[in-house]
Amino acid sequence: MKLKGILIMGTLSLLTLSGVAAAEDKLTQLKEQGFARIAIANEPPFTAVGADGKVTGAAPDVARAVFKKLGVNDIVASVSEYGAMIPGLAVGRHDAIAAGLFMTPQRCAAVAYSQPVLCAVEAFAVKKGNTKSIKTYEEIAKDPKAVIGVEGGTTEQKLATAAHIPTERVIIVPDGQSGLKMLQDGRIDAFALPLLSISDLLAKAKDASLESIAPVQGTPVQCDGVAFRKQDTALRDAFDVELKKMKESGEFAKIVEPYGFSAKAAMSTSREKLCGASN
Ligand code: 6CS
Repeated sequence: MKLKGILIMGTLSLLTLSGVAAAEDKLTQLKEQGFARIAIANEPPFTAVGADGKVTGAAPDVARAVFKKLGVNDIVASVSEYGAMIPGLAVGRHDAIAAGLFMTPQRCAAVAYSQPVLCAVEAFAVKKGNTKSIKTYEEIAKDPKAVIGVEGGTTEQKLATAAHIPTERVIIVPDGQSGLKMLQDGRIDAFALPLLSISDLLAKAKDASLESIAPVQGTPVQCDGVAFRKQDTALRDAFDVELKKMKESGEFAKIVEPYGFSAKAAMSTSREKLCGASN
């Protein structure tokens, strides 16, 4: 019996060591690589790619700052649709996702999220005057003529499905600009994204015939975290240590608040609250 106990303890400590080793390997690998490859969506102010190729936005800026403190000098971003980010992470195309990918139970089960970074309320862009008086996903479901535009794989698509809007009245668009164009052309009655993203799109469109409705009644405040592969949980934990220090020092607020995000909102919740048991 004693020998068996020793064998079990031995195995457990090997597994623990292998876990720590894997994490250090991943962090060592990123340090040697000189950068972390992150998935972004190019949806300001969460993420943005300038005409010069420079990557900004609150999510990449926070990720860049934390990785620097971990000894990983830079980030290299690739633009991905939201629905492709987690599969891309899983096959090793990205080392992390820093894109405003909101924590949902399904996603929390698939990735290892950091503690919260960016929180947002939901919004609709509609024609000025909101002729169909759209305020909720449920109202869209009830109006047989109402059509909503959402981006593929997003929480807005999930909200439309949860409200039982028939699929033929949910138009999947590739990006924010396309969604706004379809609204302007009258092909959809509402385009759904987080309020800060809708506000950025409307400010750039300078189209007085459009307006935003926010917050969308019946939808929760949602928060993202930086997402890592499940096997990189120890790297995620190292990331969280530095993220916590930045939150405590005020450095975190200095990065996110100029983009319109509330540091307090992210600091007043947690991955455990947002993910529940699955992360
Ligand atoms: O996580 C998501 O699905 C969402 N995140 C952002 C920043 N925009 C699209 C979607 O709401």
